[in-house]
Amino acid sequence: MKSALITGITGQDGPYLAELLLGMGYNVYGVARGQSNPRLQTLQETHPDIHVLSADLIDASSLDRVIQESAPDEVYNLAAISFVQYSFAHPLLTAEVTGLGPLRLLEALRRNGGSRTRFYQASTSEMFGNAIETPQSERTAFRPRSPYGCAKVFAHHATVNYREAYSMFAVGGILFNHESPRRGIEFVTRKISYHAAGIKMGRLRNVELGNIEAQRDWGYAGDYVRAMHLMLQNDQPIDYVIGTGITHSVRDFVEAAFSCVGLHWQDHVIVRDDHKRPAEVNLLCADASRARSELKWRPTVGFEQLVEMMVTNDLRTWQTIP
Ligand code: G4F
Repeated sequence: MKSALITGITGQDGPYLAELLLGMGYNVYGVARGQSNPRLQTLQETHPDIHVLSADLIDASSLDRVIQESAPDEVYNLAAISFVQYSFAHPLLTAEVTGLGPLRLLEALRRNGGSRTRFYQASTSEMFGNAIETPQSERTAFRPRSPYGCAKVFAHHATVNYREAYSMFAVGGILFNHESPRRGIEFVTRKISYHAAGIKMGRLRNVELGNIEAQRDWGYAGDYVRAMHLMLQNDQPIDYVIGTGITHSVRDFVEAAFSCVGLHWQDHVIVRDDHKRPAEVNLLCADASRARSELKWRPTVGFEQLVEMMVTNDLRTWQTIP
């Protein structure tokens, strides 16, 4: 039986990936940080099959421990400070966790005889930043626009470097935005679906947003974890861009979400300049043709279906809130 170690198990992608791997017969270890994480308690109730281990990407000795304990065939590094806005307020912490953290994990693998372990780094379209071309592929230069993007570029290059220097099977999956009902409320898609549902149910009146002209290539997280797994089953360690190739603005998302609940978004959305970022990534759109042809990966959920899935879920969420 293969075993996999997933860091960031309490995030959006961790449980989707764990479910996929458990369904394939893997022994799954999930790494969580901290002592009283409410999402961890929920995870342990809903996914008792996941062996939860405690470690922190800023604590190298804790990484040694989890690698020794799990002896993984595959490591998926999904842990990070992943909220771009937060990274502007905490640039050094972001560099420590999101940038140096993956390097500590790669070193821990080397130190603990895990150089035959296959390693997946959650790289991101944020690395393209102020992109020099559209759509963006594996050949597009990185021009990050946030402390988060800068940290991810470092981690991506470290992953490539360990592959080249130590012949490790280490890959960076350059995933474009991927969403789901499990998305954190701080990210714009879930913020919109949660508020649209709350407004429909008479529980909220408005939603305050920042730059609604920003454009993103949004896909469904459940599709994207399949790509992570496929990358580690490949014959060679190769980095892939993963996205739908279709771009929408935040305004489009707002319009679709409010129309799902039969409301006019203009009556409820307040655009605030102080919600805008110091530097913005204006347009992301994936050219995932390499993944399509070599991994045979394809997204199964389109934009409208994704919006509807999230709004429908949040209508249920509000029913559980007293
Ligand atoms: O949902 P967001 O916060 O996601 P962002 O910044 O694109 O980053 C996400 O995707 C990346 C992949 O490219 C990941 F690496 C990263 O970890 C994260 O998952 O914001 C999307 C867009 C931005 O342009 C932002 O300025 O929405 C705009 N926006 C407008 N109003 C807002 C808001 N974003 C948030 N979070 N909240 C707002 O009120």
